[in-house]
Amino acid sequence: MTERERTFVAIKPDGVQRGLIGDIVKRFEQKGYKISAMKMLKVTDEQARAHYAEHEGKPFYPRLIKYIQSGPVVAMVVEGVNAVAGVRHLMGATKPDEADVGTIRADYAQEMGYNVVHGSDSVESAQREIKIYFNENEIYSGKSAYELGNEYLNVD
Ligand code: DAT
Ligand code: MG
Repeated sequence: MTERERTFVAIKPDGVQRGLIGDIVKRFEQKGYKISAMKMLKVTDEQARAHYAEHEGKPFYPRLIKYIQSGPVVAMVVEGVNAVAGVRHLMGATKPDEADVGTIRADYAQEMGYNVVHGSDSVESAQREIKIYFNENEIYSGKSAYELGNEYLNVD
């Protein structure tokens, strides 16, 4: 059986403001991933700095901190088989004009500074980022339709 993973996903303020919440969540749902937690929130300065700590000191860092706090964000825990890499594939490259057609960033974004979604880049990043936004008791641990369906088929 392949490894199930949790990853942290955020629909950034431009995605929320442009009315793309439903379309973006649909992409993860139709893949069969489980949305284990989801909430809309205004990112605090403390959360923004913790989230983007790896970029502190880079020229684009101040703008990045401002952007992520510029409106409400939809924060999610997404779970599935190899979900960290899988979500990154569905999101597409950081620069939307380099993202593969069919990915979220290719289909909905034009600029790196307004690239609509965030997804963790490793299992370790995911664990760290989930803790910034969620308490463990906010994360649903029941089985998804995808898991239940495959159990029904009873192959593995
Ligand atoms: P990703 O969001 O694909 O994981 P990242 O972690 O390298 O990319 O950077 C976080 C965000 O910061 C990214 O979504 C857009 C912005 N960013 C990254 N590199 C940048 C750069 N060179 N100039 C301006 N913004 C940048
Ligand atoms: Mg990143």
